[in-house]
Amino acid sequence: MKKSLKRRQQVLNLLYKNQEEYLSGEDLSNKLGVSRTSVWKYIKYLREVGYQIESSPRLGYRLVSTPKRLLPEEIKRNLKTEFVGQEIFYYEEVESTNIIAKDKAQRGAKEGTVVIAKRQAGGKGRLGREFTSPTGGMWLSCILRPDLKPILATRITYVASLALARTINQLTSIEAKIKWPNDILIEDKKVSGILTELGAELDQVNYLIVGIGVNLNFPISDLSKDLSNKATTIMDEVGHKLDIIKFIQLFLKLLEEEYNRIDSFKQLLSDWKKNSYTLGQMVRVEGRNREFIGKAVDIALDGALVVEDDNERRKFYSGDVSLYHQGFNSGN
Ligand code: BT5
Repeated sequence: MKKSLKRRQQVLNLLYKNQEEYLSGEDLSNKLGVSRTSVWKYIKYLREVGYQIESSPRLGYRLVSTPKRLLPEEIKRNLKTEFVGQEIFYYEEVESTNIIAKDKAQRGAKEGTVVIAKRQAGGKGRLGREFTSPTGGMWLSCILRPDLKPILATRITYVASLALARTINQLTSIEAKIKWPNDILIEDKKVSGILTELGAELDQVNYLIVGIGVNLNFPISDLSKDLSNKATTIMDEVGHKLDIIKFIQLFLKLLEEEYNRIDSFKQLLSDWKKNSYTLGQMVRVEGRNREFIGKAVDIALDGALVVEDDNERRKFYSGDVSLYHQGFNSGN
């Protein structure tokens, strides 16, 4: 982290800790080992980005209120990770956080770097599909650089989906389930999608961009009519808004936790299976140029979904899955 960024964070942390009283410029400068002019510059910056800080010539500074925006400073305060989210880029509006993250990854951004936007004008789903991303959602991409063969890169989708299901399950009383390969559902409705993009040499992953979109703090009516039948939002399900900063902080922590055990994939998978929506169900899988109906029986160690009918077992590495009931094909 750049020194000035770190200092800004330290000033903010001290102001938070002493919210009941004033902190003198001298105290701040002594505690941080910087001049009073620098302290004043950090305060000025914090005010510019929306922190309301009272100042009194005799008493010093006091934090009165914090901005409502998703500032990196707010997320990093109390973020309990080693590297995921230690560098955060925040934008009011972008086309797609995955595009920005990819550009940063190609320019050598560190592992764990996170890109967040308040809204996306052209959020991306798989296969060129669109992902609607209005204000109130969590639209986030993380750069990872695992020591993996490209063929094993799909493991990241398991890492991210498990981290996200755990986040929702810890912070709310609703039950989030993972629909293979990349959706999170509440009941039968999609509340989140994950898009993993790969930058690789033939035999080594160079970077992975894992992009996660969560319908968090907005009503389903903010999405198109077409989507409102098969999607939902966490706000609608729990009946109120969640603290998005806490949501992101917990998600980044769990993402790092799951990522750290990517080499013990068997164990990770066993936890993933406990949260699975797909396993044990009759499904229709639409893969590249083929369709198959059968029972989803397992996830293989190579990350494939295993589906079986009366005649055979087939493995799928990508595709769209929907529940299949004779004569009826559900939207999800
Ligand atoms: C996905 O694709 O679900 C992956 C979505 C990844 C979005 C994140 S947001 C941060 C990062 N930056 C990006 O640009 N993307 C990532 P897929 O499985 O192909 O599903 C796409 C389909 O989901 C669409 O065709 C719609 O049917 C549906 N959909 C679109 N927007 C939705 C929403 N907000 N909630 C639920 N479903 C949605």
